[in-house]
Amino acid sequence: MEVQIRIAVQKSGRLSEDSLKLLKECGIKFNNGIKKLKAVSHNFPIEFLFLRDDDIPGYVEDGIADLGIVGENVHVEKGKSVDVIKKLGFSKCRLSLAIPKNEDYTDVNYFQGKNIATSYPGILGQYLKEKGVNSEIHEISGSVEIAPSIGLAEGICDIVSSGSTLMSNGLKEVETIFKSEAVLIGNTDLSPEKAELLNKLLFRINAVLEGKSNKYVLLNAPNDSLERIIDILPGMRSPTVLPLAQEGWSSIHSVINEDVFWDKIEELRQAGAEGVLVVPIEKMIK
Ligand code: PRT
Ligand code: ZN
Repeated sequence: MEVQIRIAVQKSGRLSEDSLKLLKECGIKFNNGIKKLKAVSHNFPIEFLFLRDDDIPGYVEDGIADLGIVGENVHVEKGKSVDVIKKLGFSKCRLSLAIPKNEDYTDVNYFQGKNIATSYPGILGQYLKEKGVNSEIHEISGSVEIAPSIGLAEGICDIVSSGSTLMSNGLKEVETIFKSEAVLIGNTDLSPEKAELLNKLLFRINAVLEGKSNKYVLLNAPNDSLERIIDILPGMRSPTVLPLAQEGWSSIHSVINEDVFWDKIEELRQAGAEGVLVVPIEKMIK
């Protein structure tokens, strides 16, 4: 039988949609009913297991799944021995300490001798140890944000994204202890055949992620400002320059990374660029 690689993704939750979307953008086709535990692709030798995110690192460590997509927070908390293959850029969040909003806070020593409720005793324990703070960690599995108001703990350590859950529970964020995003993890002992499939998959994931973090830019400029504009624009190798029908003008095409996008646009306009078009890139292969 043809070798297949097996990937575990979250069955239903904050990671599910973006995990499946990424794999679809890699050209992998499959049908996933939400009640199903498994699915197989019909155009790539890959099988999907739909699981609770907490179970994914263990399944990957044991080799029941070859690969998995989880939040770094879950990966680090579980402490399983797996490879982190690639950061995937979605489900970004942070693990933070929070206290009732009317409390005065100076620094992390605030937590000395206090009770902290969390679902992340491992990451929190390590953090407090590094800071030399002795606290009582109270592990609970959900609704951590209500712990202070019911008198279960004086502070909490929980996942924050917009901060609105903390705010609506009368809490304020005082320390960020860990930053997280979705990661692709893998079994540390893949067969050569599976490693080859992983490489194939990774090539596609890289092309999709590179595409997302870059924009294709087209702009017009008078020929006498071409040199300055080309200096600003790196492009994949170097920018494309095409003459416009109007004499003395050119159209310049290039690729700009999202991180520097607005600064570059500003510089380009100052250098005489006009009629700037920005187009998303579906895939980018360097
Ligand atoms: O059922 P299963 O066990 O699979 O799912 P789960 O309930 O354990 O996890 P899920 O789906 O809630 O989250 C999966 C992963 O998404 C987490 O492990 C994080 O890596 C990531 N993620 C990103 C988040 C959030 N953003 C997030 N906002 N996980 C949880 N939250 C929760 C947080 O716990 C808090 O209750 O959202 C609330 C805070 O959100 P804000 O926007 O109000 O700050
Ligand atoms: Zn979970």
